[in-house]
Amino acid sequence: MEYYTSALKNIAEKFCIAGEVLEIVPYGEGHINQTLLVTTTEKRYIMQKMNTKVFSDPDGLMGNICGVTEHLRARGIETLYVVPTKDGAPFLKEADCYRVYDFIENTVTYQTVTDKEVFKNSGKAFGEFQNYLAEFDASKLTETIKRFHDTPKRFADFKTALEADAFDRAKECKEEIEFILARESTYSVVMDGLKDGSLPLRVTHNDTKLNNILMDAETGKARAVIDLDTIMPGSMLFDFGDSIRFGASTAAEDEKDLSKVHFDIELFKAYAEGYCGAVKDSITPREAELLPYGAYLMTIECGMRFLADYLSGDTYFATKYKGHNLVRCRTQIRLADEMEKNFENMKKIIQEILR
Ligand code: ADP
Ligand code: GN1
Ligand code: MG
Repeated sequence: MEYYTSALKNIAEKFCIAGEVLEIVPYGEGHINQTLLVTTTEKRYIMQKMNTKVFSDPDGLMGNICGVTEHLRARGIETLYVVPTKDGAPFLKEADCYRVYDFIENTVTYQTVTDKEVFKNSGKAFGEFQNYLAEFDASKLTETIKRFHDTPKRFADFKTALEADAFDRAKECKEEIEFILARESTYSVVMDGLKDGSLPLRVTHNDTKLNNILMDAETGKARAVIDLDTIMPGSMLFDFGDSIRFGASTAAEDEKDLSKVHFDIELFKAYAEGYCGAVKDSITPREAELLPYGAYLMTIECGMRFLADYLSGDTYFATKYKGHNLVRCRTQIRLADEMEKNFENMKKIIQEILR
């Protein structure tokens, strides 16, 4: 496939890339930025059109990424390498904003878990990433999206979208709406804990789904945590929870056939073993107690975000067809529902791992 416009080639050539551009094609399954694979006569790069509607402060955001990647590299950790523009800037700021990373070769990203060990390895890597961020000076970070995992705020946004029902779509998703409305009283636990100090505020990744980590194609071990756009102060429960929401499912996030979508307790256990093994020296008893709840909360929060976007005409997440966000919402609700039924098992697993 050759997807190549001279406009994109001109953009790529404004960066310090080696060789002549041969091909530029869309790449990956991210929902936010427009990701392109650039192949030159010398090597490969990832070029992204940054989503400045979602991230309104691209300077602050790239400052975070440069700071965090330098911090990691200084400790010998493999991480994204930001290719500067020929003017020496970390990104190109014109009508649109673009950035370029070295393509990290011999790695794969997964959209579903195909191997329990690989998922466990990703848990270990996200846990270790949490440890490296603990040494990073949080005052140097810009908050790239305010109140990103403030679930009560997400719920309020959902209700606003529902009341407006601007595309007359609420009638197609009555059950999903009911599910989300009925659980309002459960949404504030983590935010309350952060406010009253019973949960520590940490520097977190905040978007720890499995396709935001590059796994070694041969060994199945983690190579690099990527998608660093949302590194901000937050709770460890967000990072643990978001990985479980995406990875401890028997199907893809956008599986249409709900009979294939189940919360897999064995995958939960595998990830928890990897993650808890890495953070065992820093996790507090209250965080440990809330890990199952964190998984549940991130799942239902993501479900309400997908549904709010569907009701608002699909302006936030990239979609491939009408109803894509509704399909995604349905998988999240299925998972949250099954997690509710598995809560005691989840708690027991965490207690055993951290004993
Ligand atoms: P989004 O914010 O839209 O999710 P990501 O930064 O996560 O965008 O990138 C989308 C996908 O592109 C990733 O899931 C991964 O498959 C791939 N990718 C991104 N950066 C790199 C890189 N430096 N090397 C290899 N693959 C990458
Ligand atoms: C988005 O950027 P990406 O595709 O890795 C979103 C996450 C959601 C996720 C759902 C900045 O992640 O919060 O959990 O989609 N990122 C942003 O798949 O909103
Ligand atoms: Mg991503």
